[in-house]
Order: sequence, then structure tokens, then C-alpha cells
Amino acid sequence: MTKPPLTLHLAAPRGFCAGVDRAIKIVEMALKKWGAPVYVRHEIVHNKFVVDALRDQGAVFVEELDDCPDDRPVIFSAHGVPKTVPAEAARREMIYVDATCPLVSKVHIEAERHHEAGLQIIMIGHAGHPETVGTMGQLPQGEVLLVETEADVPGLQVRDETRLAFVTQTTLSVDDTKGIVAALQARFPAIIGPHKEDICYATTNRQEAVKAMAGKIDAMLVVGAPNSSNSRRLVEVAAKNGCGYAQLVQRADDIDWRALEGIRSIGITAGASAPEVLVSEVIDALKARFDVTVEVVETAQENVEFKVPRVLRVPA
Ligand code: 10D
Ligand code: SF4
Repeated sequence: MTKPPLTLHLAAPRGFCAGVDRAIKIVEMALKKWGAPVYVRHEIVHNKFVVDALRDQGAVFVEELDDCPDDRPVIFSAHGVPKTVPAEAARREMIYVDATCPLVSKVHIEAERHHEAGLQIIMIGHAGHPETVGTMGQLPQGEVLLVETEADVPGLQVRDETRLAFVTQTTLSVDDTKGIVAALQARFPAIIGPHKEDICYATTNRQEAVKAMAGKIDAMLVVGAPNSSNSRRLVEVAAKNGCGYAQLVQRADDIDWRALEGIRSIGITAGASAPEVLVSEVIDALKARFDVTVEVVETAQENVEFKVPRVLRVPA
């Protein structure tokens, strides 16, 4: 039987960012340096495949420091942690390595700097997400107010309208965030913030690549996990920019083939925490059912790399 033709638009950049790459390396190098088990507080990055592979090598994933013994190393996930976490690890004299992405740490420092200058902070982010919890947890309770949508802005109760700054989660929708920032600036003209926002290069580039193809494709598959903020944003970006069907898939098994019946073109991308092997798996599954022609849609080139912490670069 002949297979129907399908043009596959492959987004570039897609998949692993520099912060994810570094965080995974940190766990692998810690296992080499100290042997198993090494504890990891929270999923190192939001991807089950990555977590399972590290677990197989001897990593033990827990949600809280209380679930770690004093005498084994612990690694903090790429999303960042509230200040109380390293403080408690130090009090317990634990070996700990912070795998917080340097671009998340930069936001932590920004928030602290504004606080030291006497400003109250408004954080644009998703309630309960570990990065938001970590960034808000850099400052005492009440010093950071959370805004999730434009609709939250009118209800904000601030200490002093003239002494405010904003910071953002790194993985937000670039377009939605512009709207929230504009609403904040309209209500608080004196508010200060980063030059644009704190959304990172990887988030921005992945969203741009999706935008470049969204209007030309019948469907879009985003490889990523349901708890991955940046991956979920890619599904929304595709839908908002003209793609009639966008689905988040963890791997090929999740593809809803009935929804793809009759399509002639498809876009494929992957969140910053999704490994390329899973993208290949999805492409292979499409190739089994369609006569696929691949077209790469490249909107940016990335060459960002972050060093692992020094403790892992020196011999034990
Ligand atoms: O949920 P998320 O997009 O923040 O995290 P994920 O682990 O999926 O991707 C890496 C992004 C990080 C660590 C936050 F900057
Ligand atoms: Fe860092 Fe951006 Fe990757 Fe988050 S998505 S880990 S901020 S590079």
C-alpha cells in the first residue's frame, strides 16, 4: 500500500538548551565523583525519559530535602530553589550541588538587587511552578507578589506604587508576557524591570521557530512533558499562530493518529528538556505511516554553553 505524502517541518532550534544540558551533566558527573546513590531534589529537568535514565545510573529523585540522608550528596534541579533549601543543606553539613540554570540564577540576583534597593517585586510566573517558588523564595515572604495573567494586574495591592520592580519566569510565552508587562506599566508607570523580560534565549528561540511554521502546517507535535512549562507554551504558540491542531507528546506512543488523518504537513519541535532521541522516535513513527519529506525551519543558531560547578571539575 502506498503511503500518503507528508511534509515534515522540523523546528530549529528545538530540544535541549544549555541549562538542561548542564543540569544533566551535573548529575552524571556527581554519580561519577561520589558514586551512587546521589539524591536529586525534584526532577532535574521536567522529562520522565531523562529522569528514568539517571535513576538507572543511581540517582534518587525526591521532592524535599527532608527525604535525603545527611551523608549523601544532593543536587538541586535546574529550575532553582528557595534560599531556605541550600541554607538547610549547609546546616545539615550535606554535600550539595546547585544545578539551577545560570539564567534562572540571574533572575534570583536581579530580584535580590531590587529588594536591596528597597523595591517591592512583582513576579510574572505560574503559581506553584518550581522556578516561581524558587525565585519568590529568594526574598522574605510578602516581598514578591505573583502575577499570572493580565487579569491579575488590577487586583494587585502594592506597598508603594513608586517603588516597584518586576521579574519573570524564564519559560513564559513571549507574547502573553508582553501584554502583562504593558498592563503593569500602565498601572504603575514607575515600575522598573529588565530591558525586555527575563524569558531566556532558548524559550524565545523555540517559540520563534514554531511561529515561523505555525501558519503553514496542518498539525504540530511538541515533544515534551505535561509538567514542562516551556514545552506547554510551544503548544499554545502553535495554536495561537494559526495551527489548527497542536498536541504535546511525551513520545511516539502518545500520538493521536486519528487526529492526524488526512494531514499533508506537520510541524515537529521539542521543549528544552526533551531529548533528541524522542524527536527521532516521533519522526520514525510518522515515517512508518507517511511518505515523509523533511524540511528544516531554522530561525536561529545557538552556541550557548554553561560550565558545571567547580566542585565537579576537580578530582575527588
Ligand atoms: O517547566 P520548565 O519549562 O520550567 O522546565 P523544563 O525542565 O521542562 O525545561 C528546562 C527549563 C528550566 C530548568 C527552567 F528554566
Ligand atoms: Fe536555562 Fe532557559 Fe534552559 Fe531554563 S529554558 S534551563 S532558563 S536556558
